[in-house]
Amino acid sequence: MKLIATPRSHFSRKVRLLLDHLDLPYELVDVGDVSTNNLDYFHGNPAMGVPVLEDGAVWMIESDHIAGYLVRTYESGDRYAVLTENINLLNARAVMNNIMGNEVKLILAKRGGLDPNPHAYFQKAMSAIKQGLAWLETHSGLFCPLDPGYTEFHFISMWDHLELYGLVELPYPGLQELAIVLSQHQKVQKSRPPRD
Ligand SMILES: N[C@@H](CCC(=O)N[C@@H](CS)C(=O)NCC(=O)O)C(=O)O
Repeated sequence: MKLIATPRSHFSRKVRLLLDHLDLPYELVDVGDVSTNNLDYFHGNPAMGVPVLEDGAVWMIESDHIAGYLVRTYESGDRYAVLTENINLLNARAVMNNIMGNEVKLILAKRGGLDPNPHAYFQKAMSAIKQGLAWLETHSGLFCPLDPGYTEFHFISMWDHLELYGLVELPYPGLQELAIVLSQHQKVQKSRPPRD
């Protein structure tokens, strides 16, 4: 099984955390710089992003769809609540995906040589990240750090990436505590994004 990704990609990391918890071996194919405008690097993903999963004849894009595929294909139950229909958890995931997407927008703008600060479009992206984090802080009771599942994998992927890139301050004590406890799990440490 191959996961087309980068070692720092937060959207890829939630899939990697699931793969590691399901004990499914995979090869990480590093695309390098995701801002590259060359479809060839992305193994056919027309959105030119990662992750992309290649599993035999199966080719799949979109992190949460990949996670659903892995559970439906390789697990008899749903230990990590990937397929949950719990509305609170689905909302938390939507908030986290939105934060992560806005962070990508800001990082890639900078990488492309644009100063995002003066533009209302990017200011809104920054506000949405902060509002999303504040929402998660008030809902931090939804997370189960001692018995992590896909929602917690999602959270730590987002959090470690935010810490790494430092675009926003992180004054959220509930979320900080959650990250500390989750980071103690060996399988969480395994996919931590490298600093350089
Ligand atoms: N909705 C997609 C988002 C994937 C995504 O944005 N990945 C980032 C890397 S973490 C990326 O490749 N961005 C490239 C770009 O937006 O041009 C998913 O969940 O798989």
